[in-house]
Amino acid sequence: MIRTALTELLGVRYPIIQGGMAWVAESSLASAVSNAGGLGIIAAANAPADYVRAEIRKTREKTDRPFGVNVMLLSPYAEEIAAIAAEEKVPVVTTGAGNPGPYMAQWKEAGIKVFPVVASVALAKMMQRAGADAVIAEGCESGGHIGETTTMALVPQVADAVRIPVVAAGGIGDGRGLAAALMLGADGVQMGTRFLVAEECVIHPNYKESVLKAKDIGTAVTGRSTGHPVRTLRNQMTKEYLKREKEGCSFEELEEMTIGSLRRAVQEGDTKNGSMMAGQIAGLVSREQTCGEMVQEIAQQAEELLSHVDRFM
Ligand code: TUI
Repeated sequence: MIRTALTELLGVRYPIIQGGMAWVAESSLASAVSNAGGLGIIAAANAPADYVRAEIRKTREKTDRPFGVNVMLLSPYAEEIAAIAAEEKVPVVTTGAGNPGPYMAQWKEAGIKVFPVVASVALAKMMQRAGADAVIAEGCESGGHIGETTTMALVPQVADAVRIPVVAAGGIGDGRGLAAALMLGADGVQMGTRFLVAEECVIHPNYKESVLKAKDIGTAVTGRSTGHPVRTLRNQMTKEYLKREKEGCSFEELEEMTIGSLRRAVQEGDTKNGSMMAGQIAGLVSREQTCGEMVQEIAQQAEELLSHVDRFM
């Protein structure tokens, strides 16, 4: 049994949080991860506030365990969703793609545990000062919108810089990743890509198949030139995007290519022109399982490794 400051803080069995994947992480996945003993997360992404409120209520029908909502701060509905999270008194809020400072007081007043995702030491320190309960240090191995620094370099620097618990994210897909994250000074992990292929994850089967088949070098980062770098599985769309980006295409033209692309991947299973967000660990993810099987396997593998660390001494 792995007990850390994170399992204590959240009241969960395993120090495993499911990533707040846009268009992917809804009540079915979130409740399955929470029922498995981890922390399931509903992604608000760019969805309207009513959708998020309905997903919160559906999750509550499917689990009695703690869960969270991820507020994507670039969303036009971020402010409304922040208010709904407070109104609904969700146990945990995670945030992404920005600084959640303006919403912190509202969430803390509602008794919510706030876990901002950070990609730098500076934001981690700022979040601690603003009253965050933990920070999720996300390396650039992650899928979706990413920062600059790898998990290996970011996590120990964030762990040294803050007193609150640290959750490692990016490039973690099994018990080895969990054990390594604890060695780096983290108190738990957040995983997205592994949960993409969970039985309870409702994405199109073509997207799942692409993750299962992906190799170590199967992802690419588009949008570095626009200031919105995004990691996805390589396909026709990333090839075309990177070509145009190299040619110096305008921001507007590049953005236009990606409009609706995540929905095309998740709902229509368009593996050619859809944006299949996934992390570099996709090459390791090779089996569809239930969330229960995944969480148990990951925790068991980490426990086994950690109970034998003395073999190096
Ligand atoms: O947010 C994510 N991952 C995401 S959000 C998303 S939806 C989207 N799609 C296309 C373009 C933009 C968003 C898909 N994947 N991860 C957490 C994360 N946050 N990674 C990096 C950051 C981050 C970056 C800069 C957080 C804060 C920040 O600066 C804040 C500031 O103002 O200093």
